[in-house]
Amino acid sequence: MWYPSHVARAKKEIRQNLRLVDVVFEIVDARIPRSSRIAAMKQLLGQKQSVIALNKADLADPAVTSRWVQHFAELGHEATVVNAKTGQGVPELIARARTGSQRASTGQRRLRPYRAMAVGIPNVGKSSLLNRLAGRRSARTGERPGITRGRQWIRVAEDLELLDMPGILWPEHATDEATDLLCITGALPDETFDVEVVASRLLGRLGGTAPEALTERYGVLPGAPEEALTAIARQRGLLATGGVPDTKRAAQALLADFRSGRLGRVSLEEPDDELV
Ligand SMILES: Nc1nc2c(ncn2[C@@H]2O[C@H](COP(=O)(O)OP(=O)(O)O)[C@@H](O)[C@H]2O)c(=O)[nH]1
Ligand SMILES: [Mg+2]
Repeated sequence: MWYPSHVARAKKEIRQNLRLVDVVFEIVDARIPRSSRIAAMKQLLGQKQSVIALNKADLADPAVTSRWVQHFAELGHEATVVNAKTGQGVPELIARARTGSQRASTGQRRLRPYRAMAVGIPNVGKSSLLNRLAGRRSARTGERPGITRGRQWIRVAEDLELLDMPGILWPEHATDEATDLLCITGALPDETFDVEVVASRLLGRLGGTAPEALTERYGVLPGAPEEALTAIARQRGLLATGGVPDTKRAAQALLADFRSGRLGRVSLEEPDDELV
């Protein structure tokens, strides 16, 4: 878990770093773009130009992800689809960062490359994306006069540098619904919640929207989540002493299956008229 002092320090650091950059990569989870693009992020960013990277797109329903891109565009945000694991979408992300940076510095003559930083909640793929953006150009550009000691810039294109440390945004003040989704997708550590409760909620959601995701992997499951976990435990051979189905391990297995894409490409949030 995290501590208030920790969160405050992370925010302060992001605020300081924001002053040095022209554009921000807002990394969100394509399966939960609303819940992973938390309020703190919007507040911190203020008027700063940003490009929303819908990461882990390989795990999300592509049709829903396209609607999210459209939705963000309608709200005036640059948004693009990324798979930080394979690097898919990274050239597009760099191109969008350039557009955003140019918009931020209209009329000014460029004396240095544009600068960007990445921000996002834990486990959303910040480090993976940084590695992908850096690619073979991971040579750091080192210290420059006027830049606080310790910051390193990675040249990701001729005209674009990226801060080597992403900003970590902690999902404070999340709604109950968002908290569920953050638990399901792995943004919050499993030790901090009841995995059986969260797995049951995932079962409820999938049962309603993507029942085939469950039946293909586990066969037809009982409707009641607790019984469904028992059935999964039996089917996977997850038994406690005495041959009793181990519903906790079944819950962990279900979450692991979902997070790794073994239940298929599933989006847990759809865009609607509500502003995000
Ligand atoms: N399937 C998939 N997994 C990803 C993607 N990006 C990151 N991951 C995985 O998500 C986990 C967290 O990634 P990491 O870069 O450490 O996240 P960070 O905490 O934001 O720095 C790792 O297991 C990554 O391999 C992606 O686009 N698709
Ligand atoms: Mg990381």
